[in-house]
Amino acid sequence: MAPLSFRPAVMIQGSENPQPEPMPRRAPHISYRMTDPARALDEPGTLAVFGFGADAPLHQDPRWLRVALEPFEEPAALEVWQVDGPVRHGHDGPVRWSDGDGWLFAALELDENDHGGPDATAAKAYRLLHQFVTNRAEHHVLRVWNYLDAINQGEGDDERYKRFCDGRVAGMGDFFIDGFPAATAIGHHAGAQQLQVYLLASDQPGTAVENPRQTSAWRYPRQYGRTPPSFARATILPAGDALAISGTAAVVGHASAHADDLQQQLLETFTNLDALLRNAGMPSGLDTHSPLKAYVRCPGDAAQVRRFIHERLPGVPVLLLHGDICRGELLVEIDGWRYA
Ligand code: 3EB
Repeated sequence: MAPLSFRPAVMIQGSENPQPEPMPRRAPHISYRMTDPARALDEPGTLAVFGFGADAPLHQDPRWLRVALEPFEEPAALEVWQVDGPVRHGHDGPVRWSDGDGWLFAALELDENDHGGPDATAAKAYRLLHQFVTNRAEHHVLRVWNYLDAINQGEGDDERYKRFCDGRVAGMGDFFIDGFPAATAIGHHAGAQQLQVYLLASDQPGTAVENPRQTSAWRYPRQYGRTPPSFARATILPAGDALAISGTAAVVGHASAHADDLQQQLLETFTNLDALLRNAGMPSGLDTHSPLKAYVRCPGDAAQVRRFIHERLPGVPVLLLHGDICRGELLVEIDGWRYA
């Protein structure tokens, strides 16, 4: 079930009713900012705003999402997504959405207690998102984030992350017929069995990118669970002006490297990121417009992760969050954006 990547049909010369290829959409601008939700939501072109942790404010606007991961910085920045042009927003059942300039944000939060476990809840979430996205012009899902409770709890195939992977595939149907999106799946500690899923989609397709150092996740062998994880290592956005980078950790081939060694895992993770950028045709390294997130399993490791990233990538915006990586031996995972 390797996903295929389809390009849009090109204009046929001389045809009576030529369909010009649509103008590629400029990538959303994504930044971390010290502001408050109301102010960020009031700015023109704001597609979504994220706060992090239990101290982040609540807000009724469907473009606001309080992510259930605690930041290591206080006060924590907000993450702001902005597009060119006017933005509309609304609710569709449990799905909160916004759109503008050919981009779509959609988010939902489901309580596992209403659906029966991480597998049934993931299936429900992906069915709902599929139903919502499928009838829209912006039906090319480029990037998905998943945050669930107690991700490493349970043994063997019953580990909650593996059950989440089972449910994600059961719910997605033909959602990603033109290729898996880039993704992140991280465990939270919010103390409630909430599954949060949010996505970025577009009215034009992106291009999935794999990492030559890593087995594609959907080809992971059976030892990692009944259902291999369904995500691409990265997605090039339609205009080729940004790369959405999936959660990247010290996985080489399909194996975890340097179990329980933070420094070596950080080095391996950055080697993976370099290889991914190269394979995407992006200039190597990250720059001060390319925001990253580092998910850190042990709060006592946060200072070392911060130091490592600041030394290696001076000036690159990084948000450090307390989150569990989907394999118990992995201590840190990094995702983010690279603008061309
Ligand atoms: C890995 O390389 C680490 O299940 O959506 C990274 C990114 C990981 C996304 C997902 C899992 C996911 O396998 C784990």
